[in-house]
Amino acid sequence: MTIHQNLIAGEWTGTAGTENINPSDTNEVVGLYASATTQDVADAIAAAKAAFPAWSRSGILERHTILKKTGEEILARKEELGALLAREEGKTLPEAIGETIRAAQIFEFFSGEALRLAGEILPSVRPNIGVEITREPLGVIGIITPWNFPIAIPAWKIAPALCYGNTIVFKPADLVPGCSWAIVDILHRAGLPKGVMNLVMGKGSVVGQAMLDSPVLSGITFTGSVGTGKRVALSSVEHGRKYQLEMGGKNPMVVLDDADLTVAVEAAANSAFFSTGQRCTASSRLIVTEGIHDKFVAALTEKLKTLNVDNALKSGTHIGPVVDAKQLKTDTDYIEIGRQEGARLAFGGELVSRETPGFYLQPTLFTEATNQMRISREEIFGPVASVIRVKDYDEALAVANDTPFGLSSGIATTSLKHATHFKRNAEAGMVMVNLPTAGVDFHVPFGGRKGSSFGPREQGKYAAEFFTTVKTAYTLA
Ligand code: UN1
Repeated sequence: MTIHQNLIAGEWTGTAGTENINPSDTNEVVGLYASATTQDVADAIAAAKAAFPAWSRSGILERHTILKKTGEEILARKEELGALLAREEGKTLPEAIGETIRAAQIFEFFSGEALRLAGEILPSVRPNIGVEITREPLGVIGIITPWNFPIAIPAWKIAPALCYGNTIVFKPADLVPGCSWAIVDILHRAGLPKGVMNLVMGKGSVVGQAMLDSPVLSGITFTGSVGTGKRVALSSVEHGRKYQLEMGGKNPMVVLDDADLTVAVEAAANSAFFSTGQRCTASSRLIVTEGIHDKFVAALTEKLKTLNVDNALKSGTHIGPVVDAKQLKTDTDYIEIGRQEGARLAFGGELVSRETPGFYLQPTLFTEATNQMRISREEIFGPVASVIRVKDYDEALAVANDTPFGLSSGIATTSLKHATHFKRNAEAGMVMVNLPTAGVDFHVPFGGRKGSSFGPREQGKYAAEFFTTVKTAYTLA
């Protein structure tokens, strides 16, 4: 098998390999990928630093063209890259193709943004002086991405970083390097000058750590766990650099008595179980008012019976496998914790075997949970959700907000009054009315509050906030 190498200073390099295993069929090695050493990371950072002066002054047409070409190639190869994504991560093929299309759209969007780098001109408060406000690239950006969106999250960090004139050292999740390698290969062939984009695959403890320890990086954008996010923050304070964190969620989905039951069940099933519940935007707390509670639980349970857990590539699969053995153990440990805490296991909870050996877990629904239980407070990151019964809207809102996290928050209701109140009062970065908590657009800001996120928003024109630094220039006329 050929080894997919790291890209450092425009050269493919590296030998030692990580095996990328298919969670739907653990006998299948998806590919071999090089593991970077601490020295490789140092070389990558030096290359990105050397490439920065020229790239930061590159013409916007060059950036526009490279980003556009990249988006076009990703889109043209959506079936192939979608299949690679489904094989390495385990989300279903339609979900994986959808995510690949989203990555293409993100490159397309930022290819357009490169042509819209406007500033502001204001008069000074002093006569005969003009003030210009412009955005300049930040410098060398470290990008660290998680395993659950192997193509969309790299795209939504890489595309704006390049659009605004930064150079990059990129470390994808060790578990899913395939799509990241493909994006970097496409960008490289699309004509990025050497050193602008450097790929360093491998373990967080080696590659990630070497990035955190570098005084050269001007910014690190990170999506992943709360624990690693804190280490990114601490090291960034130490080195005086900008950082952007996207971490966990424990997203509530409120269902009120007046909800359209079909809408509520569809939104809850999607939020909690699609993509195997492995989304920081997934809803794992279904907060349901008394009047609809039993009907909702019955209808959701019926719905769960119709969902097939199977190989991600098989047509008719609704839920793919859990990503690996470690995550599966976390999920099953939490299922046990939920039982011991006294929640009622209303559906699922069991491992299942399929034709191909993989990490298959039934969608799992607890009822009679309280918001104080660990299963309601800690992020599980699997196909596990609990129903929390509440009296009325006011209690539902209080429970929804009673969490250390604040990424996404949903409500199912036909009441304009409650929907409006919820939009204003949900303590979350994103609010969804009669929609799943997960599954976001590519052209509008993404991010959360409290323990979920730190720093400026990602995506859309708001991405400029992190990837640029503002300059205010005064001129005597
Ligand atoms: C989505 O719900 O469409 O890691 C995107 C995550 C998020 C992305 C969610 N950063 O799950």
